[in-house]
Amino acid sequence: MQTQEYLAVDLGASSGRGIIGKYDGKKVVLNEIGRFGHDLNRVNQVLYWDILHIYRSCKKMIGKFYAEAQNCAGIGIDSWALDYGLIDKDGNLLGNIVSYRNYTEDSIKEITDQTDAWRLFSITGAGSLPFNTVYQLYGRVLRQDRRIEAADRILLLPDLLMYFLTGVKATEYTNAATTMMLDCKTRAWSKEILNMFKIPERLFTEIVYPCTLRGRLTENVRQELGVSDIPVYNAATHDTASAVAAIKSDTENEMYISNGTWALIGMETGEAVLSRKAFDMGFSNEGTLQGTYRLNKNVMGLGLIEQCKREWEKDGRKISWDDIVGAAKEAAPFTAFLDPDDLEFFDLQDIERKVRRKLRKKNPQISTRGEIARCIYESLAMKYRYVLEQLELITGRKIEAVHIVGGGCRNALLNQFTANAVKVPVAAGPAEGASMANVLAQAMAAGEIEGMSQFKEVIAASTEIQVYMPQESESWDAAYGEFLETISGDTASGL
Ligand code: LFR
Repeated sequence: MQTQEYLAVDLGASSGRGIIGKYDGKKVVLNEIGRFGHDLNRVNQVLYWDILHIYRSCKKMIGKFYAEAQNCAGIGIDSWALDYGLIDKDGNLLGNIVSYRNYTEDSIKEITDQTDAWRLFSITGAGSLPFNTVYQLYGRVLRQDRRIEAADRILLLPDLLMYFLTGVKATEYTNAATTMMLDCKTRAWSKEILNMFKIPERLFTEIVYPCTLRGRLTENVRQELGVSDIPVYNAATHDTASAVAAIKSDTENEMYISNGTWALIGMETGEAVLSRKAFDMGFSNEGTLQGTYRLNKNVMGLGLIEQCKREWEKDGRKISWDDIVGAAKEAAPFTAFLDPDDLEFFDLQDIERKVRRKLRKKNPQISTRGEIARCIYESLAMKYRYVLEQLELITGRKIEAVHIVGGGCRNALLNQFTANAVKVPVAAGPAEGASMANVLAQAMAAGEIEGMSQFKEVIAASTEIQVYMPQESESWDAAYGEFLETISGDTASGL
């Protein structure tokens, strides 16, 4: 077949990337054509995403794609979940997009005190993350926010961007499943939940699935960018769903970790797991690219060290990841642990001070950046073990392997720590999992990939995997007890 080129736009919490995937029928080769930064903007205590800047940057990527590719076969977008824009009757955006990071303990308590989280879980399979879309919306209903009255439609972030590009209003399934408003049995918006929270039903659009056509660039967009009639496809628009789809799984007894600002940890289960155990342990059932479910837990991941790095660079001196990881390697092991999901860390502002304070409580000697980095990496690896044990309890399966995808899988030290902590082999790669699956979902929609087994064959042919075997199991086992003592019930991964 002729090589097809697809543009994956992958949006992360602090930057977005445009990646061209060249697919020749057997393999996909990724090439980053552009990257742009974006940042939260706090206005009167409300945190907003800069959606117009994000949209403009997406358009630039499309222009570049058109200029560089021989054969522009499609465009797909994936991003973080939960956040949304409201559209009025004339199709215009109503205000800026508020970030899920806006949540404060007080504001959410007011809402969750009034809700039956177990009932919500039983309907949607979604765990009660304090910043779920449903809680964000209910907060607005309670405040009698006029924008809810004025709104005609709600669109999740990638859906909103695709609407700007194509004029089509729809909601892609994997992101819809994170909102805590989608019935996990019928895959339709839950009327019971919308009534419960007085959220108007008219806001919700049709659910569409990954690997299908969304629409084509509008005449206006084409003219503005000087590009041709390129199709826009539905990738798994939730970045985590895309990242997990990029794992070539050999066994059903494998746990995944999508390692980035968050660590998203779980297993493919097919159907939603609606047990009391899964609920009590703070798990969520999230959507997969195939239209099924995976059992997932949010752990506050590398965001902690990423934010420390940002703060360390405030004086204008750049520090490389190699320096940070190198210093962590030199530091002594197991000097102190923290719970990565400590609620205090959810607002990433001033993180170094918060982390130091927690660590000093356990070990007043801690002083260097290398020690801090080591404590964070070791605590993350221990938390992964903790989640693994929870997954085994919930599913009754024995986990035989762990697979790490996402940018964080480039960190060999953390991969090794993870293998040591979980005591099973850890496979790492691809780092660009979300973009790879985004591209292949487009190829599938275009009829160039016939089904999931071919999809996984292409992933396998296109990915280099590094395997880490457990080491020093005894000392990690001994330290795990100490880590368990550090963990409190008060975590951000569940109320
Ligand atoms: C990761 C992610 C997580 C989601 C969090 C907030 O980028 O999409 O899966 O829980 O961001 O949307």
